[in-house]
Amino acid sequence: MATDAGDSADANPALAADASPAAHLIVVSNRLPVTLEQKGSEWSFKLSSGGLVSALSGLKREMSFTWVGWPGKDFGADDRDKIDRLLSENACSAVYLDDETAELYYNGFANSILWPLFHYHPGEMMFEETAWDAYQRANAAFAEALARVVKDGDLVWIQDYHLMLLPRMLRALLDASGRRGVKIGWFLHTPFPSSELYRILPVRRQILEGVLAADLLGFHTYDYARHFLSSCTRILGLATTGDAVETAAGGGGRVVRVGTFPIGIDPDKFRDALQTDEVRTRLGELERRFAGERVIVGVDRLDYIKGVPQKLLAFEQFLSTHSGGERVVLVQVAVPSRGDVEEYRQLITSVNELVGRINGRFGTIEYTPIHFLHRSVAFSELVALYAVADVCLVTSTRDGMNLVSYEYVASQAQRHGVLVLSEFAGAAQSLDGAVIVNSWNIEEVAGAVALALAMAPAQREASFRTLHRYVAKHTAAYWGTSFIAELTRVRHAADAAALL
Ligand code: ADQ
Repeated sequence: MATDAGDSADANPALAADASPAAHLIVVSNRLPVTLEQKGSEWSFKLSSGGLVSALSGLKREMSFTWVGWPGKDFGADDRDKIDRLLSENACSAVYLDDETAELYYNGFANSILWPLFHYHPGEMMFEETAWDAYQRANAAFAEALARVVKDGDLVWIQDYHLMLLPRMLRALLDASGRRGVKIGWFLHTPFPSSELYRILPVRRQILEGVLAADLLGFHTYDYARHFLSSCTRILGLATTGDAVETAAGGGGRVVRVGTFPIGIDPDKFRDALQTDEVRTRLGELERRFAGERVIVGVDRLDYIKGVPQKLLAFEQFLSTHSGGERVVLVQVAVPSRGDVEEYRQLITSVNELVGRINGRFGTIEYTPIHFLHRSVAFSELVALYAVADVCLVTSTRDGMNLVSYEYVASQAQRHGVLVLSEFAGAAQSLDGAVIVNSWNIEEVAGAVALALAMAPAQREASFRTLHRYVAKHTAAYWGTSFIAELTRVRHAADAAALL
């Protein structure tokens, strides 16, 4: 499925600028958005969940693209042909990695080094040379796979912290084979930390130099972009302006543009789901189940950055000092995540203990304060849960954006529930109308929950309207088309030397 970035120009003014009608878009992410399953000799796949998948699936409704990524495991040569055919029918293309490289690159480097560092958890960071070697090998495998399919004039949009060496490796292969006019974009879905923290990374130079071979670098918030720019200055000694880096110290280098592109969701998907019989029936059941109780909802991947223990402690504090005799329940959906990394296993244990302690302390035969679902739930169930809740509580200790907050707003047209949102989620910088909290301050969060539950209907409605206006406009498609329009617009880095 070839992509014509110009296709969506009518639908979204962000693209109306000067998108080249011939440009073919290739989106690259660590994982393809699918889980492949074998039944007999036949292969099928189902769509996986997660913030990046949700956002890019929203973008896919607006513009077509080829999606390149790792299919989740190494398949034998016999299966690869079938899988490749199945994927290509769905505009996807696989980069195969041997299982050992994949494990070390993904869990060993991306999730055990870059992820904790970028989320201000340097204590969890375990730097190992073997993992770094695997990260380089995996990025090189992506570069080789892409170099086989990228054509003159294509747009290549690389996603996230797994692929920070890829812009440089791909650029080298394209240059060596004489490919012209290929523009490379890179977007980071996590925070970029303060340079004071980033400089801890043993391979800090290589990682920065890796992404600086792109033409456009995107971040969710202005703060993350600013941290990136100051890391380029402090670590590489490069000149920067508010929105660009010159890649050679002392002038004469290429100019790489740096921009802020806050991601969003596909709100229509939630609005439409709320009209279906399935969701309405389920919503009715939940309303009856929770009659006489107020409902707080939490939906998180069970990751230490999501601040689930902080949320449970704040709820405990709320129950002991703020509930005012009202029956309040917390429905916490915690999607299992990265269970093969030690820190995540410890997190599950401590969350289970907290849930048990709080339910033991405040529960009665008739009342269970915390409903803890340690699993993924179907989309219809998720929407019904969002819709039934009086409050959504997001207590991330760091979070690139946090799409759950957007999804809650998109599901609240009837109830006008209140969003209590950590100031450490990127979303806090966009979502005016939320009650913003310091998620580390247990008493403050408990107080904010009480405030949210007691908020007068007129104030709830006014806050909801402000939130909803933003969520309805800044969609996933808007994010994607804005980035692609900008990538189309920036001068090719090689032609843009000495602009600073
Ligand atoms: P995530 O860390 O995955 O994303 P988030 O942005 O909240 O976090 O997105 C989670 C997504 O998973 C949501 O779309 C949610 O609906 C979905 N989801 C959660 N639980 C589910 C369940 N039980 N069943 C089905 N779907 C479920 C990363 C960054 C974020 C950033 C996004 C996008 O960590 O900060 O916002 O990428 O850039």
